[in-house]
Order: sequence, then C-alpha cells, then structure tokens
Amino acid sequence: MPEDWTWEYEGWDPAEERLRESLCTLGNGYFATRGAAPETTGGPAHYPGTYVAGCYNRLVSSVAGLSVENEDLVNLPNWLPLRYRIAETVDRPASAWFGPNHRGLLTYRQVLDLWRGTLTRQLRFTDRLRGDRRHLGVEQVRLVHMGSPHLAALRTTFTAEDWSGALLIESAIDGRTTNAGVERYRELDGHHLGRIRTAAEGPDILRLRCATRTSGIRVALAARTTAWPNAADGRAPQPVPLRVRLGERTAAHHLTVPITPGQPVVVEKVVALHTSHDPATSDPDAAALDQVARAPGFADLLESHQAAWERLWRRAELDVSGEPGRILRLHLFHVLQTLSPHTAELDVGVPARGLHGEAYRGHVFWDELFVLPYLNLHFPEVSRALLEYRHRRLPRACRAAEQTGRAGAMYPWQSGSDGREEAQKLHLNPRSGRWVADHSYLQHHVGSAIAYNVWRYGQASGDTEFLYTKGAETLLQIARFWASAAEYDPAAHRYRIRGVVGPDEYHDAYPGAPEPGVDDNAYTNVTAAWVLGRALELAETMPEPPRQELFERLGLADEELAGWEDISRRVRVPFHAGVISQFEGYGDLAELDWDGYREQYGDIRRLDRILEAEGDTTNRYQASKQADVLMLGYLFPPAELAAVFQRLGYAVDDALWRATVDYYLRRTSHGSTLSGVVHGWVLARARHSDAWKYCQEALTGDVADLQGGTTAEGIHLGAMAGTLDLVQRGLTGLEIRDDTLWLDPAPLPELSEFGLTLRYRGQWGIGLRMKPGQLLTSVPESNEAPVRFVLVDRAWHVTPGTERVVALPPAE
Ligand code: IFM
Repeated sequence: MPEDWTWEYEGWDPAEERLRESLCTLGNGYFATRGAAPETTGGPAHYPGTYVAGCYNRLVSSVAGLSVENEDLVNLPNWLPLRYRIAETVDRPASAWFGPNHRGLLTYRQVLDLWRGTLTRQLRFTDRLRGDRRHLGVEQVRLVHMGSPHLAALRTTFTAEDWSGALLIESAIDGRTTNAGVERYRELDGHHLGRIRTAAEGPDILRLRCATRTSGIRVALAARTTAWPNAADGRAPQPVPLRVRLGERTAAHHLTVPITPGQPVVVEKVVALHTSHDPATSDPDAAALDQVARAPGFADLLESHQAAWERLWRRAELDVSGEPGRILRLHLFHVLQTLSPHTAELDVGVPARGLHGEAYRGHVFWDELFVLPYLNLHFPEVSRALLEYRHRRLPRACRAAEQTGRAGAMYPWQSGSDGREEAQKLHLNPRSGRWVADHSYLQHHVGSAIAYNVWRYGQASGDTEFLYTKGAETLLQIARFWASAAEYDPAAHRYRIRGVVGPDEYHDAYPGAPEPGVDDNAYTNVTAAWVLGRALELAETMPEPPRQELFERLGLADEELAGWEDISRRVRVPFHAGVISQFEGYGDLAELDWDGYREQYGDIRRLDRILEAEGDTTNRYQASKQADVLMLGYLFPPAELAAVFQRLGYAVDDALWRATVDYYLRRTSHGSTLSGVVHGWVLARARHSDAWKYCQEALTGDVADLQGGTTAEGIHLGAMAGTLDLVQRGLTGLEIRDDTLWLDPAPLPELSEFGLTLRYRGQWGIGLRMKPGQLLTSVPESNEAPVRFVLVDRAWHVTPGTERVVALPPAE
C-alpha cells in the first residue's frame, strides 16, 4: 500500500461520532453506508444510514400551518447491526451488550483505509464477573464492495484475553429506520418505508424486504451470517448454528459461540442489497437472496474489493505530498464512492451531499459544475451518464419553462427522481426557530451549469456522438430558455434578465420589494450569453447529419438563431465603482459592519441566519454568502473571460478584474463550502497572496467540519471534487480545445509540486508533473498517438513512451 492512505481516529468521542460516520462512509457509486457502529441502532451519537443512489420517496408534512411536500433520498434498512455480550451459559447473558457506550470500554480506534476501501474498528472492553475481570478484544473490518455493487460485508474477530466461556452474538437487519439525520428537518415526516416483511432462509440467511411508501420502490436485503471458533487444532472449523428471531421490522440471528484465550471467534456477515430500480432486475428480493447465497466468504470478497479499488486508483492518480495530499485522497475516495463506474449504469445525478447523509435530501443542485470537470478527465463514462440524467429530464424542464411563459428548458434548482423542482418552499432558521420563505428556485443559473458541463465534457472526451445528439439538444434548449428570459430594454439598448437569484443566496429580493428576485445578476447574464454563444457555435459546426434532424425536431429556424446572436452580444452586465456589480443595485445596498458582527458572533459564515434572527435580512447589505461574480473567473480562463465580455461590448481588463476580486473578497462570508474552492482558484490564478488561505479552507471544509456540524449530515461533494479540480485544472491552467492540452500554470508556493495522470479522448495515463520552475509531460507507451501540448508561447508533441520537460516562465 502507498504510504499515508489512512485516516485514523483514536478514542471514543460521542460528540464527534456523527462527523466520523460521514467521513468514514463506505460506498461504491450504487449504495453507501455511513460509518456507524454496528453495536447500536441509534441514540444521540449514532446515525446509521444506508442510501442507494436515486432511491427517493415523496411525503407531505405539515409545517408552520402549511402543507409541504418533500422528496428525500431514503434511509434504507440498516444492515450493520451486530452486537455481542458474554454468556455464562448458552442463552444466559452474563454481561450487558458491549458497544462504544459500554462503561467497560478501554480503547477505541477506527481506521479508514483509502487504498483498500475498508473501515476497521478496534475495541477493547473489560467486564467483571463475580469479582473477576475479563478482557475482550474486538476487531471489525467492513467493506462495501467496489467490484460487486450490491454486496457489503463485515468481519468481526473476538479475542478473549484472559477468560473462557461463550459469546452471545446478535446479527440483524433493522427495518425500523427513518429519515431523521438532519435536526432542521425534524418536523417533516421521515417515515419513508412500508410493507416491511422479514424472513429466514436456510441455516444462515436473513431476509428483509420493504417498499418506499409513495414511489413504490421495492427494496430487499439478504444477510448471511457465519461464525466459528478458530480451529486451533488445524481441523476445518465448523460454523456455529444460528437461532432465528423475526420481528415485524427486524430480522435477527442469535448465536452462542464458545471462546477461550488463543482461539479467537470470527463472525462474518455478508449482505446483498437490491431495489426494483436496478437494471436487469425484476424481483429485488430474489436477486438479493441469490446474490448473498452465491457470494464467497469475507477473505475472497476483500481480495476482489481491493482489486477493484486498485483499478480505480490507477485511473485517478493524483500525487500531492503532505497533509494537502492526504486530504485530497480522502476527497477523491468519497467522490469515487459516490460516483463510480457503477453510477454510469444508473439514472442518477450528482447528490450534493454524497450518499453520506440526508442534508439537502439527496438532491441534485448545480454542484455538478464542480464535479464533472474532474471526472471528464478520468471517468468520462460517468460524466456522460450524469449528463444523460439531465437529458432524460429535459422534457420536464421544458414544461417548467412553459409554465412560466418561457421557451426552452428551465432546469430545477433542486432535482430528484423525475426532474421537477424539489427546492423547498420554506426552510427553518435553526437560530430563530422560524420557517422562512425559500426563493432558491429562482437560481435559474443551474441551466448554464448543465450547458457548461455538456460543452466541457464534449471538449475533454471528444464524444461527438453525445455532444451532437443529447448534449446539443440539452444545450440548445437551455440557450432557448435564456433567449426567452432576456427582455429587451430599449432605453439601455440591452437585454436584461430579471427576477433571478444568483449563486449568492443571500440576495433573493430587493429590500422591501413585494416580489422575490434580483435583476441582471452578472453571473447569470454572462453565462447565459456564453451558453447562447456555444449554441450558435454548435449551429455552425455541427455536421450533417445529425444537425438538420435535430434543428427540425426542435423547430429551430434561422430567425430564432439570429435573435440568439443579438442577445448573446447585448445582454446587460451592471458595473459600479469600477467593478462588476453582482446584480443591478448591489452597489446601492448598505455596507455591513463586518468587524462588528465578527466580534459579536465569531463565526459569521451563516450571516443570513444571524440577521434573520435579529429581524433583519442579508438583502439589505453588500454581503454575499459565496462566490458569485467571481464564479466567472472559476469557469473561464482569463482569455475566454475577456472574450466573453468583449463580445458583449464591455472592456474587462486585468485591472478591473483584480478590483472586482478584491471588492467581493471583502464582502463574502463563505457560507458555502463551494466558496473556498472558487476563491482559492481565482486568487491562485490572480497570484493573490491570500490564495492559499482559501485553498486550505476548501481542503479542510469537511475534515474540520468548518461549516459547524453540517458534515455530520453528509459530505460536501462539490467542494471535495472542486479541490481535486483545483489542482488538476486550477493550478495547471489546463484547458482542452482543438485537440490540444493547453497549459498555463499558476502554482502556489505551498503546492508547487504535484503529479497527475489524465485520460483524454481515449488516451490513458497522460502524465503531468509540476515542479518549481518546470513541467513534465508524458505519454505512456501503450498509447497510440502523440499528444499535443501548448504552454503560453510553446507547443510540443509527446509521442507514446516518451516524456518532455519544459521550463516554466518565472512567476510575475
Ligand atoms: O448548490 C449549493 C449552493 O450553491 C449553496 N448551498 C448549498 C447547495 C448544495 O450544495
């Protein structure tokens, strides 16, 4: 194993447990299970959660006198339960159930092994019987299989250090789970599972099936438990017989195993999980039973699981030393556990909080904007599947646009199973206890993120089969939406897009305005113009066929395209005080007393909650939650950004951009983990002295739980993937166009040495290695064609089996 691939937690800390559960989640892109303790099924410190990608259910709840409907990623039955105690005689317990909360817990250690994809727990207990102290050691290894996506396994080894007797063990599946992992949602109905049935099969298998209550997805788990005392005399061990206990919503095996010092007891639990959503499955119950009955033992599963992880790591090589490297590997691990090649077989999007918890209900936001650019260069088939998720929901997005009187596709701010708008109408401010109207559905910029991803995927993968069909259709319909949303203002001779919310969610209305939304959000308008520009480029460059067929089917005639041309050149961008305005009127808002608020509250990341609790609102202030205008510097390399503004007839030079960066840097609270990524990226590219500070904020967002308790409710997938891309594209300046890898490095002094391998248009293992003052490019021997690189003023080809080192221009 490469060095430094583990995350270790020493000691039992109930206050930290839910955070550890999120960070120690194991998954495979099909399902994931939080790193919860199997000894207990709940309690304040514990939140077991198992989530299958795309398994949603919709329920109606009553809050603040209103009936609200929410669709949630469902917490499925818990397959982990395995508890144990000492038995004096068969069936006669002689100790309490052990577990992290047991008062005899002596040591507790937990190790997440990224290379192997396992979570190992080591516990040691003491217990007193009639004055005698007994010591029990427990080592437990778990995996969620990366090769066989429906399998998981848990192996527990018990060691009696100084006593002989028996262990009473219970291995169960628990169907009593609800969605209760997020305190803010406690007033919402979380009972998503119904029709629960339990059964036993043969000597060692338990079954539990159920269905989601309204979406009717059938879910089935089957668990095979095997236990034996290790055969010290070398004879084949005999598994211990199991006793079945079936409840209405739980199924358990009980077993009593003799144990003596030097003869550890091993219990293996192998679990299969299927749903009726799975491709090529008619009966999930039968599929789970079949799979678990045929599954090999833990040792074989571990071997094939590790081999699958090794293959993944080869496709995602990232070599960064020190603590940043360790964190980046953890981020990569969680990205791959959420979005693996198995995901490419499913109809799912990018869940903002991974498959690691219930925050944001497993919904899909614009966060894929921070995820796909990374995946494009390693797992293009996963990117394509995620874009196909959007394409399948294109008709729904077109209906949504139509319902607001617009044309084209208006994608929802929050998407779930069928692509309708899932954004909540009310959200709870935990600080004030008030339910507040939520206008985030006005973040129509999500459409530009989808179009951007279509375009960048096409450039990186060269997959014209997708780009010229589903990709083009999606992008053209989004362009059409922007064209119909833009209103011509004769006084300004410009097109304006009114009534939106930008990425900065702190401004959802003008102070005192009766209607929500702000006008001419610069990010929204510029990206809309860019999308229109790409749509026109497609119209010009798409080959025949399929161009005519697609354009005819969409009813896209030349006059409409001429309208797009005009709009793409004349969308309005507001400016004030020598900087780009976040939106029309931003510069007229009051200045916030940042120092005063910091002094009073310390952490003011969630300024919106603080002000609302004070009876005030962020709408009144020049205070942004997260990068908004600066997102433009994240999406577009300097030359492209300048060209976009030039096409719009605005001169945005380096000085104006730097002034804009400084302006918003002083007015942003970073209430989203995405903000650190964008600021780190933009400041690094602007050679700003604060760049590393924001990169560190992005790196530590989840491991240090910077947003105060939110990581326990699920990781921040966009920020995790964003940090990978920060190295991959941000620090290298990598762009892919014209069959060339364009580089424009902006190395940070704190991260000036790193290496990565890329997959680019069917070529694998293309190497980039940065060192202070030099860049090494390589192409493996196995590749067929040379790769072309361009660095500012130099171009070169690297032929297969060779490398080329070039000197980097000195930093300005
Ligand atoms: O999409 C983000 C948004 O930008 C900030 N709030 C959280 C969302 C989901 O991650």
